[in-house]
Amino acid sequence: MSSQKKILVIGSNGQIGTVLTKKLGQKFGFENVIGSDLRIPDIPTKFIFEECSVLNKEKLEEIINRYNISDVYLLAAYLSAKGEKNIDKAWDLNMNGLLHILNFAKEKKIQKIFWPSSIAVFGPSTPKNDVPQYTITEPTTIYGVSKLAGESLCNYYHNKFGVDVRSIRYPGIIGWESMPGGGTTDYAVDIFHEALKHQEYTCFLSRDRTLPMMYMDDAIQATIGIMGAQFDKIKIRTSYNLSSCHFSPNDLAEEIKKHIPSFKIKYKVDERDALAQGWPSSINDRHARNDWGWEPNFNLSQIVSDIILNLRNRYNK
Ligand code: AKB
Repeated sequence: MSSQKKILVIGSNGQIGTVLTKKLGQKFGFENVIGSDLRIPDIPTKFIFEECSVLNKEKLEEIINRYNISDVYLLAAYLSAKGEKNIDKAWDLNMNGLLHILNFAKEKKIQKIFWPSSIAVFGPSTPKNDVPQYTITEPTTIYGVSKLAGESLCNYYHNKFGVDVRSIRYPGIIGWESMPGGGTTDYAVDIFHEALKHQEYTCFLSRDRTLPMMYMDDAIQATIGIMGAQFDKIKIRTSYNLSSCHFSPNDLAEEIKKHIPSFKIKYKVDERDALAQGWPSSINDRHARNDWGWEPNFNLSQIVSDIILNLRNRYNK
């Protein structure tokens, strides 16, 4: 195998995949980044694109062999809200997709895997604030159940077969470059577009539903950071807690009003609020900080300023 990294991002059209492929291309060269997704991207990509489902093991193997893939970022997943409406499909995609990639690593077809877990592994019996790395995990969504099982599967493949799989528990991720789909924290992206277009947003979570959240730039920095860390620095092979800030819809709306004074938020709570109710408000991530040097850069006011600046530029074009 050549020493040049060849990277496959599975789910390259998704909320995180869209931004991650760009950053990986800038860092390692677009000719070394292959994106794959079920859908062909709407606009031509700088990276190489392959249409493929993570459930299509034969095609995946063919792509891995053809490009001599070393690192895989497996982002394809059914998120919390969509998963509740498609339990079998969510389990199938979230678990069998991971199993395929872990088996490729076990068979030495690839060297390193990034697979994200989520704060959805926690549930109502988990402490609400400053949740430690090792705590009660009794999830209440099929997404959370699959992420928790996936964490154990990663740990098992690492211990039994030496597979170099690395994972972080993403909080809600917000940014301006891409749209989320099927999550409970999606409101925190939608709100910016509605604030700029209509100065009004109707929120499906309740006013004070505080959740752990993170800016896309920090999430990407963590993702590339954990993959770049030395092998022996990664001491947790289930998944690392990761934190930057936490806020409620009301906190976010107040911050947006500093930039758009006429902005108004209304509440029409739906079933997604009950999913969020089971999740923690804040996370303790000292293991990620100590083991591989994680440190976030953006707080709530910096996130809001940056998103509004970038979206204003986009909408004014
Ligand atoms: C979701 O809302 O389902 C995701 C998550 C917290 O993992 N954003």
